[in-house]
Amino acid sequence: MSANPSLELISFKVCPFVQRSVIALLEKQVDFKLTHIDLSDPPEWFKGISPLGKVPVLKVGEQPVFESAVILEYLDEVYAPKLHPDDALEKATHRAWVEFCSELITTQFKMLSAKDKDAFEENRNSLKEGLKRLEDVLAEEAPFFAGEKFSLVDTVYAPLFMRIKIVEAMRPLALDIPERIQMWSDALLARESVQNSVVDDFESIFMAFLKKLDGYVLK
Ligand SMILES: N[C@@H](CCC(=O)N[C@@H](CS)C(=O)NCC(=O)O)C(=O)O
Repeated sequence: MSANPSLELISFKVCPFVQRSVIALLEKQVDFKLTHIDLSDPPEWFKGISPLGKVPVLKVGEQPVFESAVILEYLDEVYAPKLHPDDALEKATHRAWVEFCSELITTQFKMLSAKDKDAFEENRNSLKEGLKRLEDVLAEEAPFFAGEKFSLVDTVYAPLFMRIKIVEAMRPLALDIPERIQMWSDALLARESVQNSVVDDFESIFMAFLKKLDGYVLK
């Protein structure tokens, strides 16, 4: 049997969509190379492999795979342990909640980059509503989305929760996070793959990124 091709993940250090891919790779204990780029001044070669101009891109050998949800699916098909459920309907449900998370991440970014109080509050409220909605679909038995077993859905919510925690340490966001969501967040942020999914100085890099955004959140 031929060996799997080498993997290189093209990254931007504060990107939550990159981070979900890193968590999946670490959970699967797959060797990969991480290449950080500066999105404000992307290298010429990046334009050639990223049709949407976005990270992450996973280079599988010479073949670039873009879009984080697609990258997760690819990794899950090729590398054990399986992080998606086997059952088709359960899997579809998990995929749907991955999409939901991508919306929440966009809302979180809009909240953090909002220039005035109204825009900040509008996005804060929509993030708050989203987290409340999420509580209804969480497994009764914690710690993870589907219960005892860590799944692909968990890889996508961890970056969202990590950013909430960092910002809340500096400024309360009044998100009224439901208790079960908070327990899920705590379990995810304590997990080794999640802790190792960002660079060592992530918090200060993320704060510097926020300062550059110059949003209402820091006022
Ligand atoms: N749908 C994409 C979203 C990725 C994304 O928005 N990446 C951001 C960084 S976090 C990016 O590359 N932005 C560059 C740009 O939009 O020009 C995915 O899931 O991979």
